[in-house]
Amino acid sequence: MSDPTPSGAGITGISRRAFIAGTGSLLGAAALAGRAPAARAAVASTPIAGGAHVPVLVIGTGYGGSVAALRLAEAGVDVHMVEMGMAWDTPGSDGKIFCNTLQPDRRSYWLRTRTKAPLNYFLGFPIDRDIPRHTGVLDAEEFAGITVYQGRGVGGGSLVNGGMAVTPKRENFAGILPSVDANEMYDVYYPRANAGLGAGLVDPAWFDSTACYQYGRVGRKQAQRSGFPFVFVPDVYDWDYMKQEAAGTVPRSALAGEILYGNNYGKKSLQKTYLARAAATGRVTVSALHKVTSVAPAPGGGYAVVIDQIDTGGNVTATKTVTADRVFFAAGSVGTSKLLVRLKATGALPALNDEVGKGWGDNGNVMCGRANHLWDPTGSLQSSIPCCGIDNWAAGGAFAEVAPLPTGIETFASFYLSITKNPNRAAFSWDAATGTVVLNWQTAWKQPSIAMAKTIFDRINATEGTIYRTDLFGVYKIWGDHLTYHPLGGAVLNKATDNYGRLTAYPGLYVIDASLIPGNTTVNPFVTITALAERNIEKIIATDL
Ligand code: FAE
Repeated sequence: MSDPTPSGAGITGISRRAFIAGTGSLLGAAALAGRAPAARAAVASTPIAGGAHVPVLVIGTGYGGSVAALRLAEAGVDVHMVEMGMAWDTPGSDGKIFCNTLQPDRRSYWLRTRTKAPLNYFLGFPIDRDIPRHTGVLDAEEFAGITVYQGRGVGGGSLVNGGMAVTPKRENFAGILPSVDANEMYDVYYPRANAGLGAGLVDPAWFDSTACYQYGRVGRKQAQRSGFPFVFVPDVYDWDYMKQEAAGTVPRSALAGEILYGNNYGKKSLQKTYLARAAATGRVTVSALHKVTSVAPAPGGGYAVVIDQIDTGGNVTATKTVTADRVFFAAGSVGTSKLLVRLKATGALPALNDEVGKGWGDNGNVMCGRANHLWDPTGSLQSSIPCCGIDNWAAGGAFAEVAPLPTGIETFASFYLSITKNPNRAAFSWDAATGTVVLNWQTAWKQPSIAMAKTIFDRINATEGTIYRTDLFGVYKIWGDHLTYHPLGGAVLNKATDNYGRLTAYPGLYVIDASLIPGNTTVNPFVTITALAERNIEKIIATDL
């Protein structure tokens, strides 16, 4: 059994803070491992100089930004990427780059003095703890009605996510991106994205036999007994590495509960895939701990980009202005939307159209746990990497990831992150009084998601004679309805931009991230974000450069 807490203390709500999430992990300290699961060449971290001029500046280093940087560099263009988070290339005093989910330290959260775990209670006790304020890897960004979790650092969300690499069913695509040719996506760009990301399925025979997926087998058995389609789901984790973890021949990562605050070994984050290939071109550099605050037309042509350099306490240590011929907004759904809304409202980019900030959704995320009978244990050793789900989208509007709960002890709990067809959409707007961008999502807007998730779990509970867990999100609270891992929209394709992400009022400005997608992808989103970025950058390179 994996016991990632050195103390081996029991789960009291204090010493074993868990958890998890359904999706999460990240980047690799492959060099630290006995065996590196995937070679990685780091993008040269070269802080940009004030006054510099670059042909292309990419804001953000997540999926959209990494695809843009690689393809532009391959086309012979020099690219500079600006990332507000850290480079995550240096081990801490424990020899690891990332801290464990069960032992959050300053590396865990973005500029917080207390953790904000998505699953914030256990056995009815709150599990959050104080931490030093630091530019940690996971941001729990709070808006009035929702907390939006995002990755911070070179690699963006790939640093903290679960790596579930899911291509939506083709019959659902027209509802996801109606202005995009599905044939092109399924023939060319989804395959290209999946290959670039290194997505692969768990070996079904190993799944059937390994202790670390007992929770998945319980999830399968119960789904099938209630008549729901059970599906294996690809992930970007190195499955061979995970087998070696189970065999005890390499350092543990998925099997040590690493997930939300980074993954030290087996996960193929962007640093090991797109960004490694971008680095190999020799044309891509990155400024970590640099945050873009403004983009405006430059007097001599191109764009003036204002950037704050910050230290690991979040303090601004320098403000730089650089110019770029072209700028790609790849700061994620929230980051890009906030920037564009503010730049339009404050006069830096006043001609952005009125669709900017609109069409934002939470991908219908809602979480819940079920309490199993004593004869259905889910295992004390759980791989933190999810590999399967329950597909009730067509009948009930919900796709549920069978998620891990890697606490290190037997909990008899089944845990799920559901993606639902929630129709609600929110908008970002500028609040002049506070000088901030606000989001008008309301917690009550999760009710359709709960109803859709219940189409699965009420039936499973009825079949199994079981009940919901009420101790994971508060006291007697069943639903994790306060958060999303999957922010989407805010600069929707073919509305805020043209059909390829161009901000047409400003030639040379592009959006290339999750903000292009109007609120829902029916499954986990990063394969679609990557595939859309592949499609758009191909067109932009062919026609604009
Ligand atoms: P993203 O990856 O968020 O990258 C944006 C980058 O821009 C970040 O690194 C920011 O720090 C940076 N940035 C923001 N503002 C600025 C600024 N002003 N200046 C400079 N830099 C800036 O964007 N999706 C899946 O498909 N499967 C999963 O298993 C999964 N699990 C998840 C688990 C967790 C805990 C979380 C938080 C997310 C998960 N996701 C998952 C969602 C996925 O990671 C997310 O959709 C993508 O990362 C979004 O990609 P983007 O390129 O849009």
